[in-house]
Amino acid sequence: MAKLEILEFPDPRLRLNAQTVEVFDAALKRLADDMLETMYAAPGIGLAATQVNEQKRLLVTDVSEGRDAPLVLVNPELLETSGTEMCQEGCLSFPGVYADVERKEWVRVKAQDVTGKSFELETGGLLAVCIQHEMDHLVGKVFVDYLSPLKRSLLLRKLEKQRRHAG
Ligand code: GNR
Ligand code: NI
Repeated sequence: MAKLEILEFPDPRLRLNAQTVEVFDAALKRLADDMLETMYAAPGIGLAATQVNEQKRLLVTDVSEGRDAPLVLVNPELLETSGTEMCQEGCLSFPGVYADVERKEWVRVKAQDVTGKSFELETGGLLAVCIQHEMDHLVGKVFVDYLSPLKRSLLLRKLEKQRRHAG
């Protein structure tokens, strides 16, 4: 396994649209494993292939307390949603900044596993939020896109400030 580099805003590659995965081979399995390792090390609760410069419809997540329930979704599709809720979100591509985003409360998702087998998942809470956040990455969308221009510019200034202090 290997830890991958996570692209950070405003890297233009975060805006690319991922392609449907058609080949379920050892390289795909390895990418999923590397993404899980990268997510756990960050640490984060989700990671989209877009964030590691792979334009594939693939995301990984683990919202469990024990960090022992990895989930890999290939070619995810939202089949049904209900309700809305506000959630404070962060993103590994925007280190150190957080903002409230409105998401669907409950989702039914269809996806394939790393071997190509189809499955469905119904979930709410943090996992539902995380899946929506990751699926946005796969179409080049990031959480700050939901903010008003004022909130977004405040958040991006904060991001710059954090970077100056970190660097
Ligand atoms: O680690 C992460 N935490 C998080 C918290 C609230 C809502 C979404 C997320 S996803 C984020 C990891 C990440 O950037 N995934 O793309
Ligand atoms: Ni993110």
